Amino acid sequence: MKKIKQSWAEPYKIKMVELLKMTTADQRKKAMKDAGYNTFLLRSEDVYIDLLTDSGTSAMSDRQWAGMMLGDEAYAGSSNFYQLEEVVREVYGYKYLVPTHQGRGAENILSKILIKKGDIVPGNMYFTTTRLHQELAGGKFEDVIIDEAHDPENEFPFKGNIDLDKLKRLIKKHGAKKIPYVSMATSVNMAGGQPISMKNLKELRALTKKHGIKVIHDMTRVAENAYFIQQKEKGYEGRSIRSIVKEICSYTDGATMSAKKDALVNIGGFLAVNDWDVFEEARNMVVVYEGLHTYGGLAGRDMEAMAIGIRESVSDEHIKARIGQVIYLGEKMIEYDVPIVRPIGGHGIFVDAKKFLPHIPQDHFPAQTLAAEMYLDSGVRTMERGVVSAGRKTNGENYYPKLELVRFTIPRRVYTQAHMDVIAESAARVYERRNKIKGLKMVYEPKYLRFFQARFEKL
Ligand code: PLI
Repeated sequence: MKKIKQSWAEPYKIKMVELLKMTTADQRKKAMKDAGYNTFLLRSEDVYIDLLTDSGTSAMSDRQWAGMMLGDEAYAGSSNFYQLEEVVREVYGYKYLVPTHQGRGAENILSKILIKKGDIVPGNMYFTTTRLHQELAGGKFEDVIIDEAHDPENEFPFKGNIDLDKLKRLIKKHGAKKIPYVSMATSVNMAGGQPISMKNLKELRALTKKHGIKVIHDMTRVAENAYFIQQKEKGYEGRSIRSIVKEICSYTDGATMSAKKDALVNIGGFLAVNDWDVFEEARNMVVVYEGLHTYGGLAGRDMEAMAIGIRESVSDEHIKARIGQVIYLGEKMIEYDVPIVRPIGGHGIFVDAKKFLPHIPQDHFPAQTLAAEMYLDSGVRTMERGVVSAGRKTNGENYYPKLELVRFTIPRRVYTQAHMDVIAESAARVYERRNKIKGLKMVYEPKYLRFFQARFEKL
């Protein structure tokens, strides 16, 4: 008899469905051209399976929807704020909470408070909005992620780790006073959703403590990081996701959060800190940029849904199925020889466009091209994470990242295993005709975060 597999399954059943629209090849050709070969500029009604992002695209639970009805829409002192504050303390352990409309709102406030002109901000790989806020505040981002993270084929299980020798060299060169904090992300997005290990975090805490440097945690996908620690790190096998998440947070001084990912809401974020002085300044500043300190740009109902979503996000069953689905898609892609970033990360499959389209130089945007080709093939919308996303340095020169990737991002609790099959088959079809694919040229480039609105033409 065939060996019996032990499958995972979704820890929920479906109560309501949203119908999808199918398109013809001709319709997609027109839509892609009209969108300037930028998947961000497509209308969502022209998309079949939307893997643009896992941000704000998750399906809320019946409990979260019920929570929306408990919205206390008072301008000041909404009961939903106090509920959220309690949940953030209980689940993450941070003392003080400032809600924001989404992650970048928190990044803006935090960067303005902690960074002075000329400061250095080391981090485990850049994220687009995070680095831009650090630069706008006068800082310079320095990448201190381990070298393995820049190699799509390296199978090291914790490619989100910080290279402590690189960090020590930066401290030696600039002095600790020039480094306000280390920007540490869990589940490093641009590296392919790669986790940081608890061991590395503990060592980071010890080193930064010695020099009086803070650690600020981009905790957007902390629960997904916790899953990899539970599965792969010695000593954490039997530990709950909840307890691992809390331990991660305990080695940091504060956090910015885009609740649109892990926390299963369509909008929302926050800044959470342990230091009263930073909190006081953030509370002053939030009223300028976001809204009063007890709503920060959110409706009461959004804060309620977030509080419930945070509790659901740290359930072992939820995370196992969430990442199980991502791994299922990745393994299908590997079966078809599609080159993807290994190991498979937490929130999506990252296809290596340099390897997929080796005949297209980086100046002709291989990842942008491949994302457009995926849409043309099947109506599956993916996203470029390469030279377009990396943008330009403050001196105007292009960044040329080693990683030139297309992200197939999986929204949480939205698509089924059958959708994953359709996606992998489409990627395989595009791979089969890869030699016929030509690159793109950029014909419009916005000043900030160009990947959102840039336009291209076919070469
Ligand atoms: O999109 P925001 O403003 O809620 O969050 C910004 C943000 C901060 N950190 C990290 C790691 C992110 O992934 C992030 C947003 N990510 C998006 C939109 C994404 O598609 O990955």
